Amino acid sequence: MTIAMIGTWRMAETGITPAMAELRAGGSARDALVTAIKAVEDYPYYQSVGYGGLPNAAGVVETDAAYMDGDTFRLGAIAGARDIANPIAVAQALSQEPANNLLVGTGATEYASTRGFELKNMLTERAGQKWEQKRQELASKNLNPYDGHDTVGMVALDAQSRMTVGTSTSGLFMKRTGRVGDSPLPGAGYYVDSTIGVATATGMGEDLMKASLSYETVRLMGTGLSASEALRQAVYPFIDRLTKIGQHPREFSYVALRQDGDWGIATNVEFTFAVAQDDGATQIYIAQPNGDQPDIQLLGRAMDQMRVQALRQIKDKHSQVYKALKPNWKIYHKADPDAKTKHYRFGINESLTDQELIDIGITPFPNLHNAYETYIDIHDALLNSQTERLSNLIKTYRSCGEPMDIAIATLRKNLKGVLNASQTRLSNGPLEGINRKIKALKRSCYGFANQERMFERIYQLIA
Ligand code: SD4
Repeated sequence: MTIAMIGTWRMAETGITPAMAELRAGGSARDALVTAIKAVEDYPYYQSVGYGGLPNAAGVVETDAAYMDGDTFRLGAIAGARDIANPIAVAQALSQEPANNLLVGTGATEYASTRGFELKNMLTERAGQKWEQKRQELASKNLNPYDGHDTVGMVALDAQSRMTVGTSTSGLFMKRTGRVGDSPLPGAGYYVDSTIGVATATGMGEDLMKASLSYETVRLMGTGLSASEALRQAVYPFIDRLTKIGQHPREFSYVALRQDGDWGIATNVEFTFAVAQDDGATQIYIAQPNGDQPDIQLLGRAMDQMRVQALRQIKDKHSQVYKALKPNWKIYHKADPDAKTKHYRFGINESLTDQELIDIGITPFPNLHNAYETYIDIHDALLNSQTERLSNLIKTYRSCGEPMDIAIATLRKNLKGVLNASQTRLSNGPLEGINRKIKALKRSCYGFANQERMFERIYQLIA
């Protein structure tokens, strides 16, 4: 039997660590989930959840939250709610009601108050100052008002294989009064079925609610797919579809967990999340969907070294081959070079497609040619999460020149990690993400008036 929790964003760690202690002591997924989200809501420096959350355009903090139980499908939610200290606790209480499970605005506050839940003004001095500053900026510059929004989405699996999910957010900074995102909406913001698994979302609610992808992910896991594969099939085709029809998809990030403990994520932006399983410590990961994966960077560097070696062998610096290899190096890194559109190429003085240009450069150099093909095949397998193909390519690679041989040997040595990363589109696992944050802290954490200011800055950077 496995126990596990996953939460969206770095801030989830604040709640997961104490909640996992409860689960390890035999606690239920129902209680652990509320413990975890409450801890995040109570933390005043998290700007997008609970106390300290950023206010709407009228300067008032309005929260959305939901709770769902995967054993009973009972769910409760509040939306556009004011003055509720712990939205998740109220959402859980609503899930126990026979009707009236989703309450909005004053109805939610009234319910919380009559049931004895703590009420408080959720606007902190700091959030109020940010609001004032933003209001002035918006008046003077043409800025996007909706920066600074993150939901804590949390999933829990206990030793009895019970699963729960919850969300809590103050939504978009500077949103309209009464605006509601995806977080209280079942199917879109969250979904759980204890016999299968659970999924939850964070990102731009207006886009996330265009499809019930949390539900779809759970359904796909129910057909036997891994969490990563289910997310991959549910999320990316929909994002691609929005792009195709000119809808410019904004932020989409999901986490999913299966009842057997297998987990995955899908995202189209840099995304941090926290995971804890069984006796392990809480791990914080960072996913980089659009940046090249380190494996690709490694192969790209090797190919570049071989390109430079080839250039050194060319005597005539005005030749077509030289011109095809030297100023056009970026084209060789494209996963899918254009083979249709011709562009006029200065120096070569011909109209050529990217693919034709590449062919001119690599044909005279068999080793470079092989290295290029290796790069393209592996890049393609990685981008399309074709784990088996990737594994075959790495295992059956035949020597084609020093730098590429060394790069492939490195991938072979780390084959398990490379294959894992290919499944989830995680670029660099916990270490590199944390290193980057430490560097950012080092650059900016000095000269503070007091310790509180310093912590505030640190949380701004890592939350
Ligand atoms: C909303 N989905 O209200 C939430 C906000 C969020 O990352 O999760 N942002 O639209």
